[in-house]
Amino acid sequence: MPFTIDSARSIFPETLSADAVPATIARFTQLNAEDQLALIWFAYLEMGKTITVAAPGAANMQFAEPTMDQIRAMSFQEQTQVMCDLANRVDTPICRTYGIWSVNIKLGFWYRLGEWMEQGIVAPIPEGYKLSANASSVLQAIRNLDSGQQITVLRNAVVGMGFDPVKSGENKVSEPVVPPTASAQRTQVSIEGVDNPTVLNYMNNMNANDFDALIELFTADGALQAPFQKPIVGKDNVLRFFKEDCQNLKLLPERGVTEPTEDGYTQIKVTGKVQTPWFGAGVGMNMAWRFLLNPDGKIFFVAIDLLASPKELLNLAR
Ligand code: 45D
Repeated sequence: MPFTIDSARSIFPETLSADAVPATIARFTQLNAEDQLALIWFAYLEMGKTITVAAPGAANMQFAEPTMDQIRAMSFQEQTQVMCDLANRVDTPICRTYGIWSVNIKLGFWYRLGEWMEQGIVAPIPEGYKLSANASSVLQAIRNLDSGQQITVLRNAVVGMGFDPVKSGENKVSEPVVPPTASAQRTQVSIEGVDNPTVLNYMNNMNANDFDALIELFTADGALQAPFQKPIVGKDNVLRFFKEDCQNLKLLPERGVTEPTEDGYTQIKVTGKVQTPWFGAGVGMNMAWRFLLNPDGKIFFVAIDLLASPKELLNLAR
């Protein structure tokens, strides 16, 4: 076999991803818990002026409900402690519960807490709270990002909180899987410069939440690399990831390039936008997909990158 997962990761090496995102997250996690909470609060308020976040559905929140009720019943001081524990990743029962939730449940949890903070049900950020100099500079760094990068920073900040589920050894909890879109309602993408059926089916199946069909496009040992993550390897793991984290995404590929490579493999780079159900058409993230297909046209590897700038949408160099 000419490729390993590791060597596949560097196809289309010219692709510039948004390194400002992990850099900002790294600075954010160095801040103390109070600063982290206040900073996200300010960032979230500012973003809310230009883009709207969709409320999470009740079905998606059912697993968070008992914890939310528990927090609602606490004193302000206890609530503040819970939020600081989450930011500090302390080993507490609530931090363990939070740790096993899927990304969308974690986001929904904070969405509700944010609402409750506004309504005075949960302890607010103290009036006149002054960010440390470091925190102010991280907030400024967030302001300088494009909106797709900003929401990724917020998402990654939220995902990193709580107690590591690997350390607690418990199983993950996800929102229910929605049924795939009926065939008559499905949309078909078209991509300038790419007519490869595997790539088109990848986009169309993802847009239809048809993860069982989607996973059949992969080789048994195939891998998917999400933005700023290590590759997820093997069909079972990739399928689990699709069901946990990829529902109701909207992939809007625009253009791409196809090129034969070693031993009958094909490399294809596609660029375009991705919308998340949280922000809908309000935020189009500039993305690239870098596919490596085996001689049977199955996906051996695909990397999804958040791009450094809109200019990168036109960069199809190998
Ligand atoms: O701490 O092809 C308060 C893959 C203050 C799959 C707060 C993909 C205190 C394959 C405000 C209350 C998935 C890789 C906090 C494609 C406090 C594939 C609350 C890509 C935390 C294309 C904060 C998909 C809140 C992508 C409520 C790139 C923050 C998906 C809420 C990207 C933030 C999705 C939200 C993103 C962020 C979603 C809702 C970036 C959502 C971000």
